[in-house]
Amino acid sequence: MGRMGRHLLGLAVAGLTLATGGSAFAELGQPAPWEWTLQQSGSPVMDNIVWFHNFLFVLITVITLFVLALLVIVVVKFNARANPVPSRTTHNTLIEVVWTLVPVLILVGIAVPSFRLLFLQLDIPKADLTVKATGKQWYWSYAYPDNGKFEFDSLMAQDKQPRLLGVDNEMVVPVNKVIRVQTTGADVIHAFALPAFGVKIDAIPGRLNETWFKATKTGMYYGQCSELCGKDHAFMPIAIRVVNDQEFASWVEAAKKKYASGGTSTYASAAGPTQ
Ligand SMILES: [Cu+2]
Repeated sequence: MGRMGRHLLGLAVAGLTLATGGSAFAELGQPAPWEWTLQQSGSPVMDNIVWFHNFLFVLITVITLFVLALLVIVVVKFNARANPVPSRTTHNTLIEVVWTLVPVLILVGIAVPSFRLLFLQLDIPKADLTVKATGKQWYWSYAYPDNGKFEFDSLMAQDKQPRLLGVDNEMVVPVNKVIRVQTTGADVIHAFALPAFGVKIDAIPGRLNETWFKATKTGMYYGQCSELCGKDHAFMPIAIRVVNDQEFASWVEAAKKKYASGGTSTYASAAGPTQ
């Protein structure tokens, strides 16, 4: 085998390793090496986002090819050599109506599913559970007001996989339940983003933002702070563990004890002097 052949074989092996390694990594709810598509969806909102993305992709591809075809026709058919005496046409009512109406119809066709998606994201359904996520420099705190009012910090863990996404204490939620997420910032603006659930919302000091998700499969899901918030912005991941109802109930019991003395900042002011 020549040098070239060895190189090609090496490349093929590397490609295969990447492909298989990539698929092994392509777990639900986290980025994969060499990823060029959206992350696998884990919620109804993300299903809708994926559909809308694919719909627009087909639409813009067709439009681009159509415009390219028109340009090629013009270049070939109407260049000075092929068409020495140009037409003096300035108006054509039919064509003008068509090129006004067709784009309008296309835009309406985009606007309808776009607004449907927007309302799906912003009309928060009746929540089964509320979790408050507070962005801090540079970690997240999660409070569970419905489950015994405990709160805990979630910091990136150096020794955990996936690298830069693993945390010490994950946010835990039950599967197939509507989770209302309230976000705020304790110091500067952060953003709570979880691609697999189609969630991205700012966490702003002095303000309470709301969003929701319903995880349809159990497992680990990862996201990151998505508003540049200081030097460790890249090191405050969001890790959500989706479990069944039983596991969630027992986690709540354990968490209540574990975080009993934890952060009181969220509840101190709400409870007031009666606490
Ligand atoms: Cu940040």
